[in-house]
Amino acid sequence: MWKPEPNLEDLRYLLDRAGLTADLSLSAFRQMCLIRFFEDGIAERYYVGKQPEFNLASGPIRGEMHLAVGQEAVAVGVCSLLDDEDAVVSTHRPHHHAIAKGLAPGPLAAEIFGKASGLCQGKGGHMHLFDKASNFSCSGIVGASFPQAAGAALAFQCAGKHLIAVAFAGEGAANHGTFSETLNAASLWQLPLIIVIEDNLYADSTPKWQAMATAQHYQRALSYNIPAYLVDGMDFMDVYRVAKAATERARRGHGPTVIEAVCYRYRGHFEGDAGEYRTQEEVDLWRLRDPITLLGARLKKLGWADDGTLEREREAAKREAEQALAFAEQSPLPEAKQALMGVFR
Ligand SMILES: Cc1ncc(C[n+]2csc(CCOP(=O)(O)OP(=O)(O)O)c2C)c(N)n1
Ligand SMILES: [Mg+2]
Repeated sequence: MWKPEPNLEDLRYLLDRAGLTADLSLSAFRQMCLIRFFEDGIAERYYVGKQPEFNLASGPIRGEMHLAVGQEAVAVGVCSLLDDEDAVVSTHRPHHHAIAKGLAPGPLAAEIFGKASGLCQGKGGHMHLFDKASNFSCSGIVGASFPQAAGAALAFQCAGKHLIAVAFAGEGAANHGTFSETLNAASLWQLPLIIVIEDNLYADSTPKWQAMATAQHYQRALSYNIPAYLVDGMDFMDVYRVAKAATERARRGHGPTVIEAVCYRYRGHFEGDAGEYRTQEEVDLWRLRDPITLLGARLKKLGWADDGTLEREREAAKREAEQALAFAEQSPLPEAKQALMGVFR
């Protein structure tokens, strides 16, 4: 999504209005780097034992893997405005949301590896991450996050708490009926709900123009009398600015907001995806708008960081990701006798 770059004066004005400081922006930069190193590290380990023949069941990480490399700004832009008790319901592509919401990267990585020290003792795997402490959940059921987050928002409202629920979903998920049903109830009941649609242009291998009757989903929200924003999802500052407005509305009891963030996933829909539905030229073009590079450049433009500071933050994030992955690798697998414990039978 191309847009004119604001000049320094305008940028300062916009950030000042959103209360986005140098400290907050630098910490967002570090978190986005952490997510990137974490997911790059997962990708590297995922292919161990899966080459030359790709077999989902072999290697240290088994099953499907959906990574969100490229989509970090959306997760961090929204979640940096949330408290621990606010609820986040994520999707089949959940790691960036999980880290941004404050889940400890070690137990998160261990869950992905199916280890006993994982968030769910290794029984959920990468698509079923649950963390009570940070009120985070996700599932592999596309379109499920809308009503689940609405339920959490309704519970907050009934309890008189000034907490918020956030549903993350893809632009493909928003074609499901659950999106419309949730919009209707959320508007009617003025729920403290924020729906964040990550429009990464594809649902699996289906480009959005093959599946959507509207150009963007935020248009649907407007018809339910819900304020909605269309933002550049590669630009942390843009996402933060609208998320700030949305969280303030929700906390004051002024109802739901939809944020549609146009972004791009640099890796395949899942690991192992041959990616024949898009060209390398297209991927390269979006690489020019890498959200981490973009935020780094903005920090420098504002005089909030120099190359040395950015490098230190990058290095610190890399160490944290490597520690989390090492913790996962060194943790034991669950014992066989635990297989039927804590599950429906
Ligand atoms: C109810 C349901 N239908 C179909 C699927 C299979 N499926 C998994 S991911 C996916 C595409 C989702 O696209 P989108 O919502 O745009 O999210 P993205 O993968 O782009 O992040 C589909 C169809 C599923 N998991 N659940
Ligand atoms: Mg998509």
